[in-house]
Amino acid sequence: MRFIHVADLHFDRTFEGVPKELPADFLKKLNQANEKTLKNIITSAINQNVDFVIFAGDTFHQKNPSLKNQQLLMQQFQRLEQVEIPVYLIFGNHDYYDENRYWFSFPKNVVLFEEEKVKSFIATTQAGERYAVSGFSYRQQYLHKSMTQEFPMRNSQVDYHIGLYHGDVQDANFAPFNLSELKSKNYDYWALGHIHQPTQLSEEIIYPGTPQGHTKKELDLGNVLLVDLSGDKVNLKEIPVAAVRWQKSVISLAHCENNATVLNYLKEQLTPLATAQTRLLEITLTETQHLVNFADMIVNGQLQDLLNQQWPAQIFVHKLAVQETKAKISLPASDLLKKQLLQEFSHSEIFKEVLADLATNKITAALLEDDEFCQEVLEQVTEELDQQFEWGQK
Ligand SMILES: [Mn+2]
Repeated sequence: MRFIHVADLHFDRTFEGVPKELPADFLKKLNQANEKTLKNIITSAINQNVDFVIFAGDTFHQKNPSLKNQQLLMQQFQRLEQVEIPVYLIFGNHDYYDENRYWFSFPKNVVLFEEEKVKSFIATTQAGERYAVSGFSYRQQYLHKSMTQEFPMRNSQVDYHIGLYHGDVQDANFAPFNLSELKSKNYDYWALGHIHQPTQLSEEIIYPGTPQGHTKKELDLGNVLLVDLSGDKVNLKEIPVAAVRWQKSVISLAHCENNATVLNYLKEQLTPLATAQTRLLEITLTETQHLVNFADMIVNGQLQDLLNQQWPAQIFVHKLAVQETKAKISLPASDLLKKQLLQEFSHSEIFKEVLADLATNKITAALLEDDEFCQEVLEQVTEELDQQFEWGQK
């Protein structure tokens, strides 16, 4: 039996952290990227002749997807309907389900899990294998309980039993679960969603990762999983589908004698990246100390602008930085202490207390309620702490 496991498509999410003003060619590519990624997924499913496709939650980024995006999704599901490939779809914490938000009917091949309780469907593949799919959806942004106990034990009447679960082992807000609880159900495969980094919790319990990265943190992501089940064997293959990839490149300028050689050298180094694949690139330049007034052209953005003007439309440099080779300050404090402190600030009460000044302004006050903002601040702090200080081992 063969299927494609998709999760966290965030189909209607815009690309974050790119400048407002982009070259027209690149902007066009970016605006079409989500649609192209979805089309790539559907085309892969058809080409691979899969028995069905799973969407394990957060297919949409917003709880109220625009009419245009709803229509685009339905059109792509219809392509699968034409070739009789079923879709099993659960809703996650971002696109938690409310039927009144949908202005289009899902095509008949799409099996929706509409309730915040576990339901099971049984079907047969073209080759005559019987399978069961069990899962649940979010009906609100948070789901504070584990859903594992609601899942039935593996159905003994079918050849394969698959669980769909959008949740997080560690986060009490998102249907927290224990790995051992999932394992105890004896399913052949658990199609997880929620974590955007591809993560394999065990041989058959897997987050495929987001098929399209939308922020610089979602570096080099962009695959779906092609899953083959045969007896008790699980065979996995990543299929690249992202229309745009975020990438990082570190380039040493040690071999550039002077500023006049820099541009050509950079182009040479970046040439291998000029393929058909569209990229959002962060470049860090190292060993630049011998180049006179070099950092100025980075700080004022002139070098970045020049690269983006001269570079083919499939690449956009969204960040260009020089890494200073300043020695880190050694701290007697342990790495564990740092982690504990950061852990403390990740509690929203403490976080809000520290940034209480923001609450006095209407616009900035909204930021304090935005989980993603809080998370981003903490991640930046972590990065700074690691870059500037050498933490003790104990
Ligand atoms: Mn999620």
